Amino acid sequence: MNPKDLATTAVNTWCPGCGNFSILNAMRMVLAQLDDEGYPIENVVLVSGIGCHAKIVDYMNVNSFYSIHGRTLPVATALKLANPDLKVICFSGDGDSLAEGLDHLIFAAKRNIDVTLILHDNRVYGLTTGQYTPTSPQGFKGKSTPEGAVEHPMNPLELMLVSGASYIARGYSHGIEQLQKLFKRAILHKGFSFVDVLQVCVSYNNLYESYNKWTYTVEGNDATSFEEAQKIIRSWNYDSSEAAIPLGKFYEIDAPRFDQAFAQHAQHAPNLWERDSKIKELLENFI
Ligand SMILES: Cc1ncc(C[n+]2csc(CCOP(=O)(O)OP(=O)(O)O)c2C)c(N)n1
Ligand code: SF4
Repeated sequence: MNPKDLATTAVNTWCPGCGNFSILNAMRMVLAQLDDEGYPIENVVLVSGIGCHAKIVDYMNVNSFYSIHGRTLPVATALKLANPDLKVICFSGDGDSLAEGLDHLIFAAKRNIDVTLILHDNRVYGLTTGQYTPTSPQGFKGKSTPEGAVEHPMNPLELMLVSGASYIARGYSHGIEQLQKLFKRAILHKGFSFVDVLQVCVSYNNLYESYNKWTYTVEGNDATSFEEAQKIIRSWNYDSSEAAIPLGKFYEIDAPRFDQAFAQHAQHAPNLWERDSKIKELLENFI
């Protein structure tokens, strides 16, 4: 399949230079490749949140579900449980998944459900024009914090590690080849896979210069080691200090999954007709 076959006729409204373009192009390439390798595109479903990132599903000719702010994961969970053959990929923003939808993110990791979440982490609310988010650095000046944000940023990768995610990686929108590798591995991984993409928002938080200077790719790390992953992840805490920012795959383990356990459980669940007639009987008695 040619990645161009996954384009749509929707007019792209992202700002010129936005890091979302790299995520879009990398994902189109990966999905086209996977289709050639036996993972048919009709078995892929994309789920988006709300924000600039969410428009990505308008620009990909793939089955998709435009959800609501912070709610990609409940939709993705339902899709995966209803049809375990699907590859379900969420596109979410840092505001979307780390603020409003944080509880869903933690539980998806805890359950280790076989779903992928790509975080367009521009460290700002882009669509609503520049408010601070949980990953904005302390001192960030935006529409809601003209004097600078008072809070310290959170490290979403550390949160994912302790919550139970079984694949954790970080990419940068300036490195499309690395994004392709990380996305492909995340989609093929069996379990909850989380890819944090340092996606530059040129309009409200342009960090290109800083990322170009400070990012590097980790090599030779043992991705099966919790302690090693934690050390790498903690080496940069999303603050504005001059510290090296690691990119790459930090963690990947094989762990029991919610979707597996659910399928086994569902086999023993009472027959749906039986359950419906019992509910009907109860309701009739009640009325
Ligand atoms: C329930 C709900 N709360 C708030 C909003 C307003 N809203 C729309 S987009 C957005 C910000 C999105 O920021 P982020 O998730 O970081 O994505 P980005 O636009 O940066 O890609 C907000 C707060 C909304 N649409 N729905
Ligand atoms: S506001 Fe920022 S995130 Fe949104 S399209 Fe423009 S550059 Fe991209």
